[in-house]
Amino acid sequence: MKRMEYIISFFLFILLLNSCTSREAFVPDTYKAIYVEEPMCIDGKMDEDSWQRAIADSVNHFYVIKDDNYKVKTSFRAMWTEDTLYFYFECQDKYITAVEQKRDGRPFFDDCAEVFLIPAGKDASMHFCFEVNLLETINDVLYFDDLLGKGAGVIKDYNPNIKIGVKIDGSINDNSDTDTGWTMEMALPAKAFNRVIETSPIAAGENWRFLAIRQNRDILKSIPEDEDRETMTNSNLLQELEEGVHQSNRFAVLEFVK
Ligand SMILES: [Ca+2]
Ligand SMILES: [Ca+2]
Ligand SMILES: [Ca+2]
Repeated sequence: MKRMEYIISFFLFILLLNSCTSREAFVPDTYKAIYVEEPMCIDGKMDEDSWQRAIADSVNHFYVIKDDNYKVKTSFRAMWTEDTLYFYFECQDKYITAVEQKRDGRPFFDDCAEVFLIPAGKDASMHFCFEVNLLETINDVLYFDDLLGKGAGVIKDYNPNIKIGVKIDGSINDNSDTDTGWTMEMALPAKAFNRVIETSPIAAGENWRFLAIRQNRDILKSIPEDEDRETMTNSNLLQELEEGVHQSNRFAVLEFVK
């Protein structure tokens, strides 16, 4: 009997060891953002040659998905110049919805693209968040893991000059038909990171940490509710969304290449 107890204890110890090491062994994926040499038109269209050369990466880690039918395709691309970051989202969507029109409201409860950024190659206790719905309503905030000792908190009075272009292939807020999808182009000025950025302007070889997120909401309601949406990201966060998407130690790496 003693021997059996010993064997069980040994296996429990191995299991515990594995769960600890797997969390520590998280290695972030790296996305290589290419340099832009042409003028950009932020209109939600991928007409620029540079977008054709940019790598399309998947946003395919799904959280709180109702079932596999809701696993719609999403991809993102990123590019840079010394003074601007560009992002492009391509999203399949059968039912396109958007309600929020107030800046710093809740566009993240609508169909929405989001980028979280840390302008440094390491984890940090804060990150920058840019969340945009298809009415081009922006929620841009500074997110702090611990704000003045009171836990996680955001500062919303942060409104850099972001440019957004959206193109919709379908009908917005009309579920009587089936839509195809939407695209969103974003231009974030490097000035938005002034005094935080390690080197300015942005330079080749720098690594930042980032998360690309897509929220998909298909149900029409004048006041959307949290549980009506599915969330997907480009980086595998902890398994359950209760932990939130603001787990900056699980963000991917954004590398600027030339
Ligand atoms: Ca464009
Ligand atoms: Ca804001
Ligand atoms: Ca939708």
